[in-house]
Amino acid sequence: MQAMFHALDSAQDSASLESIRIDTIGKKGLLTERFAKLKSLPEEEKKQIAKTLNTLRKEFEGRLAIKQQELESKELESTLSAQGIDVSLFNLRSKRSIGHPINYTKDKIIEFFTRMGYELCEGPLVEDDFHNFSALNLPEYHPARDMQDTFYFHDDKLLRTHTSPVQIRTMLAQKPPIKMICPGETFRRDYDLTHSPMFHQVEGLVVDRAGVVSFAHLKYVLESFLHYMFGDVKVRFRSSFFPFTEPSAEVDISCVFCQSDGCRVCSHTGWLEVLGCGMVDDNVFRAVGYEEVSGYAFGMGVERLCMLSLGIGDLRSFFETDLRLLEQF
Ligand code: 2NL
Repeated sequence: MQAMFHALDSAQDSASLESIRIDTIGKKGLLTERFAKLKSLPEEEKKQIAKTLNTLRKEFEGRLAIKQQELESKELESTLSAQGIDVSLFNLRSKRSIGHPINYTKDKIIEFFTRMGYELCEGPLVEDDFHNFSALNLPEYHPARDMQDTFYFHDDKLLRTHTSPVQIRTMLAQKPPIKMICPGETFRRDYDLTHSPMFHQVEGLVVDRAGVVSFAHLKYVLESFLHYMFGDVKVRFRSSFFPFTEPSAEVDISCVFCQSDGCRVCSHTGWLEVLGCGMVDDNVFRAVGYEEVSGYAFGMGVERLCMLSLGIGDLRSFFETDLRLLEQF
């Protein structure tokens, strides 16, 4: 029996400890067999030897439990240190990216305006003539309504050609004041080097009691936005026309590629057009039943802002699902 205690003490792993357990107190173990032999002994001797055997078994079991725990924690320790991850190791195969540049740009635009207190609104992609055209002061024979430019379904349904119907829906559902942006997908029947049939817009709208918001506020907000988006650029407002705003302006920044020296991207003008905006036309307010209010609105194309801010030259790369595009950012 002394040999068993010695083996127990010097066991190196839980597998050999287990075989010592079996050899000692297993079904055919040394101690088990000694217990079995008790039967044939005379009563007096049996009692005495049984007492000794029980003491031995208790001691064996006690020391076995301690040894088991000791070996288990030693083994756990060594598996953990073998599997340990060295977070400081440089992994040449790891790929990190900002995600899709369109989503990155859209989220960056949203971040600016929501921090300025604009509410984020969304609406349906399938619209009707009223919300997409009529309410926005686009007369019945306006060229934008042409079958050539708009995806029509049967029964007066169409794919929205801008995000403005979301703003019409918001104005119909809520009273002023309104301060909102609506990012999302828009659709036009246009497909060439610089046009995709699906593209993204972010539009903004602020409406309050007549006289509360002015073109000066619009100018301040958009100038701040463009500095946030493009850094230290010059910003200029150029008089323009949209059916839904009066007066209207297009907004340019100094060319980020040539610092206004003149290059192919800015067509040697030194300026890049990035936004459209204006004071909301009274006809739009009439269409949604608003009276005695004034407001401004603006709209921008996410693809264009993305290409200009990240220096992406080809619109088609956005839709090619090529990982090499994402890996660059
Ligand atoms: C552009 C120009 C613009 C608007 C969008 C708007 C919406 C309502 C009323 C009045 Cl509900 N205006 N939106 C106004 C001016 C310009 O977008 O270049 N977009 C890519």
